[in-house]
Amino acid sequence: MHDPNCIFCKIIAGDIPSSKVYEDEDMLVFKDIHPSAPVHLLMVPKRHIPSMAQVSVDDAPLLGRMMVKAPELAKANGCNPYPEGGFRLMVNTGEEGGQEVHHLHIHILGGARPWRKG
Ligand code: DGP
Repeated sequence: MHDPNCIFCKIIAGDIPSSKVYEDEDMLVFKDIHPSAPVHLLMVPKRHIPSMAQVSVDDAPLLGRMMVKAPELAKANGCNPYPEGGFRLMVNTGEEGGQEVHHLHIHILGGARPWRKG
């Protein structure tokens, strides 16, 4: 599914440029345009899922693959090793969850500390 009004669907389609760091048949990972940490990547499913509020059990295998891929990409893109280093995965959901782009995405943040806890 592709939403012609969605900025991340346009990035996936190649209509808007991005700094890609990983791509396979189901997901795309690229650098956030407004990084809030030295390492700030966005992982997106290629299928347009608006948010975590809309996921179904059919999405579980892909979401699982994304979670397993995240540590590999964090390490490959400059996050320092666990446990002194590490990274943060964040999924903003809905207006009150701080979501601005309504295409599900996992933020991978790292390369600096300390982090706020909330
Ligand atoms: P969120 O607030 O969780 O919906 O985060 C959306 C993020 O998407 C925000 O950190 C900035 C980023 N972003 C928005 N537009 C673009 C874009 O056109 N290109 C890239 N690379 N990132 C974008």
